[in-house]
Amino acid sequence: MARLAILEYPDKRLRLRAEPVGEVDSEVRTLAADMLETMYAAAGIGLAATQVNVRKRILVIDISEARNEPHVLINPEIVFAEGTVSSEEGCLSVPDVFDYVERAERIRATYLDLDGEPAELEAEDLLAVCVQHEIDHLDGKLFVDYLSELKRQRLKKKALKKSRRSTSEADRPRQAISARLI
Ligand code: GNR
Ligand code: NI
Repeated sequence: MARLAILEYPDKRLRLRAEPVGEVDSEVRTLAADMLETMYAAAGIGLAATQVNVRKRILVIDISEARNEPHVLINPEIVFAEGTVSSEEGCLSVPDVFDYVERAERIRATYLDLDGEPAELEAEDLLAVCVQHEIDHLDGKLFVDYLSELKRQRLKKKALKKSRRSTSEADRPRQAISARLI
């Protein structure tokens, strides 16, 4: 297993669209395991392949307190959505920014599991929000895109300042952060 470096806003690679996985092979399974390790080390509840600079439609999620309920979704698609919920979001690729985003309250997603078998996930509230947040990553979208232009400009300026301040740091894998992002 390996811990992967997480790209940070405003890195343009976060804007690339991920390609569907053709075959769920050992390379895909290794990537999923590395993504889970990376997500747990960073104390996140989800991670999309885009965030670790891989253009494949793979995401991992674990919203459990005990951190022992991993989900791996390959080629996920939302096939049903209802209701609206507004909740505070954070993102490992946009450190230190938290704000409210409106999402569907309940969803059903189809995907391939680690054996390449078709599977379905019904989710509501935090799990539903997380699936939507991660699928957005696979489409090159970030939660800050839903914020006002003013807020986005402000945090982009801050992020650029930070990356100029520590270019050498930005090239190293991010250290585990202690605070959970929820
Ligand atoms: O750790 C994370 N917490 C979170 C909280 C509310 C809504 C979405 C998320 S996902 C985020 C991890 C991450 O950046 N995944 O892409
Ligand atoms: Ni994110």
